[in-house]
Amino acid sequence: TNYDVVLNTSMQLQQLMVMYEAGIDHIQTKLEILNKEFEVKKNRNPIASISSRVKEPMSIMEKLQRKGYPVTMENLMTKIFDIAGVRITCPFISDIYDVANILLSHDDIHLIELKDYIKYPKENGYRSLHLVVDVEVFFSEQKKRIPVEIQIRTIAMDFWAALEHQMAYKQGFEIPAEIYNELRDCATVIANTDERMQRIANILPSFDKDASYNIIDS
Ligand code: 0O2
Repeated sequence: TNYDVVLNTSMQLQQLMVMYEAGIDHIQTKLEILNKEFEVKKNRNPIASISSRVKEPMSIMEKLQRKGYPVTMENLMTKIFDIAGVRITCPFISDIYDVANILLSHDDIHLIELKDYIKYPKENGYRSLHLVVDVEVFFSEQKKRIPVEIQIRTIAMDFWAALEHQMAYKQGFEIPAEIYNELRDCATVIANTDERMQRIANILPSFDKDASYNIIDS
């Protein structure tokens, strides 16, 4: 009956959400350990903030439809990689690559996809490093690999993204060209400031200069 289908689907969805939450917890714990370790070992912390969310079912459906996929459990699991999302902000650009490389050096984390919107900013000025990884999580009956999208950006990039998200991104309508350009110009100013801050940091003797500005996937 229809009732059984609805019940079954909602149970499947609930189980999936538990899986994605476990994926997030896994990454979040790793980050909290790093955070604490940096607090005591180094004179400064490359992680400024960590936040996470599981994408709302409505938002998942919308994304599937936007990408032209039928809304099915199978597509949800295989076509959408940001159901579990973790966002990390860092003081400096070099910290972004440092944190990413540390995470990727863990052998229960596998890189699925990398989008470097810092080296290659989006047309609208959006900057961030996106990693889609899968993490191994043990459940009662099996071990599963859960995809998690990790966005790593500077505090300054996050400031722009948060405001632009409210004003323009996903507003559901074309924003006027002058606003689009104005926002892109703000992103350029912010990016220049990030680079200036990085240069200042690089001259300070206490600052670690080993950053690679690249992803080394082992
Ligand atoms: P929300 O509301 O933040 O969850 P793909 O087709 O998969 O390659 P996709 O999924 O758009 O493309 O991946 P991409 O480009 O890596 O972006 C995924 C997420 O990055 C978005 O999630 C946003 O969180 C963020 N993002 C990407 N572009 C922009 C942008 O121009 N402005 C802002 N503010 N954020 C951006 P969602 O699910 O689209 O949105």
